[in-house]
Amino acid sequence: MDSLNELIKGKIPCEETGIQIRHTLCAICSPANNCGIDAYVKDGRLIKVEGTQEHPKNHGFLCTKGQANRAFIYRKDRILTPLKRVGERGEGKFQAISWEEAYGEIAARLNGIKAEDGPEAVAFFGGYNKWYRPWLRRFAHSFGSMNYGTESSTCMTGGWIAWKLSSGRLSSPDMGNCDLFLGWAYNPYYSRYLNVKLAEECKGKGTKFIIVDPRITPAVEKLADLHLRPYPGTDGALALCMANILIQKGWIDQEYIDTYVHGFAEYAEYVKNFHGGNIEALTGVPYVQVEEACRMIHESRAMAINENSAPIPHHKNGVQNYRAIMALSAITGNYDRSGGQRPVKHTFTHQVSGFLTREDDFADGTEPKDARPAVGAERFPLWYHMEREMQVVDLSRQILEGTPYPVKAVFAMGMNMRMLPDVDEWEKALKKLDFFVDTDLFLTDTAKLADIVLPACSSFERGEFMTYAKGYAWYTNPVIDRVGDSKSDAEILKDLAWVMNLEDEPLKAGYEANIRDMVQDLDITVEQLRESDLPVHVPGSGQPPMGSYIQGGMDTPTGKFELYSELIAAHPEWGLDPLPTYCEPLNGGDPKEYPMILCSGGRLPHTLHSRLHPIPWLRSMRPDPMADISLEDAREHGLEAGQDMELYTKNGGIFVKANPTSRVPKGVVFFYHGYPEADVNRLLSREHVDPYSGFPAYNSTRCGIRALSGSADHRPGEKPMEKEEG
Ligand SMILES: Nc1nc2c(c(=O)[nH]1)N[C@H]1C(S)=C(S)[C@@H](COP(=O)(O)OP(=O)(O)OC[C@H]3O[C@@H](n4cnc5c(=O)[nH]c(N)nc54)[C@H](O)[C@@H]3O)O[C@H]1N2
Ligand SMILES: Nc1nc2c(c(=O)[nH]1)N[C@H]1C(S)=C(S)[C@@H](COP(=O)(O)OP(=O)(O)OC[C@H]3O[C@@H](n4cnc5c(=O)[nH]c(N)nc54)[C@H](O)[C@@H]3O)O[C@H]1N2
Ligand SMILES: [Mo]
Repeated sequence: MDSLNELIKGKIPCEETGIQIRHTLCAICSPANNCGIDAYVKDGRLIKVEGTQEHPKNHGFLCTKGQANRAFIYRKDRILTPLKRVGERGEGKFQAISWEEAYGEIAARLNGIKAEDGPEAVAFFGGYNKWYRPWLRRFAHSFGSMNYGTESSTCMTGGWIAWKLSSGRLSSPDMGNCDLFLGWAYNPYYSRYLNVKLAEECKGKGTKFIIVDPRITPAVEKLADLHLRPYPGTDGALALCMANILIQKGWIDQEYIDTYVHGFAEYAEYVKNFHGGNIEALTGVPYVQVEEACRMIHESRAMAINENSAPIPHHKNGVQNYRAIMALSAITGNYDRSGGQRPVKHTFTHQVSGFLTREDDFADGTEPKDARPAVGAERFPLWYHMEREMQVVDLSRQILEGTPYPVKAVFAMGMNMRMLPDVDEWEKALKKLDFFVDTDLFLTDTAKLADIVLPACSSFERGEFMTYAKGYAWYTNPVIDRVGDSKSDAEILKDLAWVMNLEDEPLKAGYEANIRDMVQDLDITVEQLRESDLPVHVPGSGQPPMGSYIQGGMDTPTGKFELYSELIAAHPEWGLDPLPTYCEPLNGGDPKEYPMILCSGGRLPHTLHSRLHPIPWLRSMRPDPMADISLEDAREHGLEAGQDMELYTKNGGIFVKANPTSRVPKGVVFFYHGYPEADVNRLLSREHVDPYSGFPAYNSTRCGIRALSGSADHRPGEKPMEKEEG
């Protein structure tokens, strides 16, 4: 008996203990990083996790976030049953109801609003977990609404718009074959730890690294041969200046440009505006360092550039800056060349897998013909032209103002209003809705505003299809008992399609049948996938040979890499520039009152947006909401480490702790998002956005800081500054 207890205590998997190891995936972070997990399970409960050795993505590694899966899945605020609001919105008073009752109410209310105000009066929102997106998009369309939108209104898509304008296709760096890596806004140590191994291998075999980042990060310390430190959002000016130098010195690939590039003459003329006389004033980077970077580019055989989803797009000039950076790949002949930028196609949940599923056919199969354009289509016409979905950043405004038409209900899956700019306005907007449904694992502040809350299950409790780079596909099985009465999002959408009687047989057929349709072109079946409890290699997968895309003609109006976008030129009514022109990033507000720059991007290694803040042992690594400020700024404001301070913008203020550090430049405040008690997105404006993409300028807003006395009425989060009118 004693020895059995020892075995159980040691979590030893064997017959006596009844502990089994089952394989599943971690879905805490983005699908590209859904690592394989060895789940130790006893009596249907998860008791321990480890990284799966045999998994082609993580090969046994698991980060701090993945290690926290048990604490995440059994978080105390897990929702156990469907809930119906009985108190005021936001009060958090709910009564448990049955699934049947919840579905009945949702169907009646959504159909009622559709009958009265039209289907577009209902918006469908999906949060960061991407796995149910094709189903939610199709559901919205089958309901008759173009108002489907996701967290990708603030993530990744800005960069993709830049790529689609330039070359008609997305791209990724061929890091393994380059001898110069231009790590523009690159710190995989925090945001993409699985990329670190390759980066360090490259470093070991002599690849040179330029890191472009305002901060001193682990990537700077471990990899950089040259570190350029522009102020946030000034990257476009820096890239254009580099182009000017490269062109003037003749360090470009003229033959490549003549054959594959469109608009070079206009671009070459424009970049002359960025030079030794102004670049340090514009960006903070000394001209000699820009010259040094250009020399390294000239001396390299092949240069690959980092692609990033957040730091470059999160500015009001994000798409243009992205285009300016990637133009360097074209003028040096590195686009679609070995060791440069590889054009790629994405498949299921946006992965570069080397095979194509029919995901898009499914997601877009029922797009309504004469529906009204989605929310944001007027303000962000390029976004709508390319994405054909709502730009979520404009949704709170449209709910509150009712223009161009009213939105009365939101059906959300995993919505977190705290991730979007101007959270106070979001709260008002969600409170104003006639009907609001949210599904989530946890009773979040956003869920507390809903009329009906549905309990979603985690990746350990459901089975799902997943694709990975290098030709892998996987169909997982549930590995633990479901927590409470939760269901998977895909099941919820299928059930609702029946209850609401949508005329969409495939949607009613359900997840597995839909996956069967999506993989029909592949040399593999759902049965084969389900037989394996690890990812399976899909026969025949792989990338087309380098050079084939440029030679075959690109998917742009001219068939070339467009430095001058003919799509934008053909739409003067959009008011956008065909060239990757630069504008300074900061928003209004008197610089005397708001003398500093707030950069609320960047990642912490042990958190993922809001999801892990409530987990004590992860929170313990950085317990307080802390603003990173330079030592000089700390001195000037009389701030010591850990002292209470106010961080404020034109929109309001939050109380945080000072974290003086030599890692950040003077004049810039870095602050991480997702803390409910000090929510930085309350300080940001939904008007301060990129007109090309609609992306919020999370990373460049004028701000100020002041020390607080530290007395009891000045605790973080308690007494924020009153919001200014107008
Ligand atoms: N200031 C600032 N704001 C930012 C950013 C920034 O850098 N700075 N980054 C932006 C970026 S890049 C992104 S991607 C967004 C992230 O924005 P969100 O996607 O909104 O991020 P989360 O806080 O993780 O919220 C997702 C919610 O989904 C729930 N959830 C998780 N898994 C599931 C599931 O399977 N089903 C359901 N129904 N719910 C689930 C979680 O519990 C959580 O409540 O934030 C953006 N906001
Ligand atoms: N641990 C952890 N990992 C994550 C996430 C998380 O929340 N936590 N979120 C995931 C998500 S949704 C996303 S979108 C990605 C984001 O990941 P990436 O797109 O790779 O970007 P980050 O790692 O956020 O930022 C990289 C660097 O950019 C710098 N930077 C910020 N602003 C600027 C700027 O204007 N110019 C330049 N040149 N550099 C700048 C920051 O200082 C930071 O060191 O991370 C993903 N991975
Ligand atoms: Mo993101």
